[in-house]
Formats: sequence, C-alpha cells, structure tokens
Amino acid sequence: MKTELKALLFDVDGTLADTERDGHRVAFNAAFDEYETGWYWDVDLYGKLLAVTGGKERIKFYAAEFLNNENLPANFEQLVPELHAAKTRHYTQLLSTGAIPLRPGIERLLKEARNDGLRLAIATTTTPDNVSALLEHTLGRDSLDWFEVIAAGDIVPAKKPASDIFDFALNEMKLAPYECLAFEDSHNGILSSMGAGIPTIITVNSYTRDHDFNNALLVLDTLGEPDQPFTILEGTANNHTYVDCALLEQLHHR
Ligand code: XBP
Ligand code: MG
Repeated sequence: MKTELKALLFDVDGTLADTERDGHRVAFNAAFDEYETGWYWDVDLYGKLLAVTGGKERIKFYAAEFLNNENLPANFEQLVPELHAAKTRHYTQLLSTGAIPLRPGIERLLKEARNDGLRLAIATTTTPDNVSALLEHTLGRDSLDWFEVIAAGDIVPAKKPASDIFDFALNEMKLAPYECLAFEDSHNGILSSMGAGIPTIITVNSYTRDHDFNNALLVLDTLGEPDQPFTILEGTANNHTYVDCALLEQLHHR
C-alpha cells in the first residue's frame, strides 16, 4: 500500500537560504569586534567550524580547537551566551536589509505545496529569531504562519546531527516519518533527518558540496526553476528539471 505524502520539513541555514558564509559568519565577526575578542573567522576557517552546529556550540568548538587556553578570556563561559546574543542581533539586522535571498525554487515550492494541501514545518538548529527574520524579510510576515511547527534552536537539548529536532517536529504534527519528506543541505543535516527516519532531498551549497549524502533520495545543486534547471549530483528525477510537488510525490513513492 502506498503511503500518502502529507508534509515537507525544511532545514533553514543552507537550505532555505545561503546564510552561512555571508550571514552567520559576518554576524559572528561583528560580535567578536564588538566584544574586542581579536577573533576573526575567515571563509575557510568557518567551513571547518561548520562541523559543529549551533552558534554557542561553534564558539566553544573554536576555542577548544583553535585557541590556546591562555588566550581565552577569564570569563569565557559567561561570555559565550553574551557574544551569541550580540551575534543574533547583528544577524537579524543583516537580514532586515534583505541581504540574503531565498535559494532558487524555495518560494515557488512552498507556495505550490500550500496550494496542494501539503503541511509544512521547519527543523533547524539556528535561533528562532533568525528564522522569523529570514521569513519576514523574504516572504513577508504572514509566511511564519505557513509553517505548522517552527522547531528551532535550544528547544531540544541535542542539536543536529542528533535527530531530536526532527523528532520534535514529527511529534508536534502527529506524523510518521514516512509520511514526510525533509530538505537538507549538509552531512549533519541528513544524519538528523534520516536519523528521524524521514526520506531526505539535498540541495548542496559551496560549504557542503563534498559532504557525504549516502542514502539521500536525491542530491541537487538547487531545487531549480522552470527557467533555471537543477543539476543532479546523485539520484534520478524522471526527466524533471526542477523540484515540484509532482516530482516529490514520485520520489516519495519510490
Ligand atoms: C545551522 C547552524 C546554525 C547557524 C548558527 O545548522 O549550524 O548553528 O550556523 O545559528 P543546520 P545560531 O542548518 O544544520 O540546522 O548562531 O543561531 O545557533
Ligand atoms: Mg543546514
């Protein structure tokens, strides 16, 4: 018996929008300047730091891996949440300028899915304010209501690659994983979504192009648009050139 596709669950950073290099990274550096830490995360270093999800966790990982203990401020443990709050302020301010657009196909697919009666949710490690700011400044304030659940940040104790954030969203929606599809962009992301048992479609970005996406339903460069076809990196898409609900139904029934 075929199971009906009922819901789409989206990651945010790297999936809805290319936020890491020109968004989060820039905001971390602005916070480091504000607090005069003397730290600077360049594009390459930030790629290494993305191994750890969550901003507070990433700062601690940086300190552990890239700084000598004697270079750490005495009040480091207390400083981390302060730095992170400043980073969130800088990041949401940056988004309010419209600096970061949605990735190709995202707006089109979200609207089509809503029209087709598919339920929508978000599952991300980023701070809830960041999700609201991105949606508000790309799709408009009303778009927050398009998502039945916005599962974000510290709402679960264990961030991706743990499956907790997707488990949380499924539980809130009273859905089984096989009734859904997830959209992710990274190795940690697919470990989380597939850990929750949700078949997953990947759109890569410059930081995640070489990640291991074993068992993804499909790996693409973007979701594509009618006039801007996707490139398939792994899998098959039955002659489709962009991701629409018809393709999602086919993938889901495989
Ligand atoms: C996204 C992240 C986030 C952001 C920073 O991972 O790792 O930590 O970089 O967000 P994913 P905060 O896309 O796999 O959910 O600073 O708000 O924690
Ligand atoms: Mg991501």
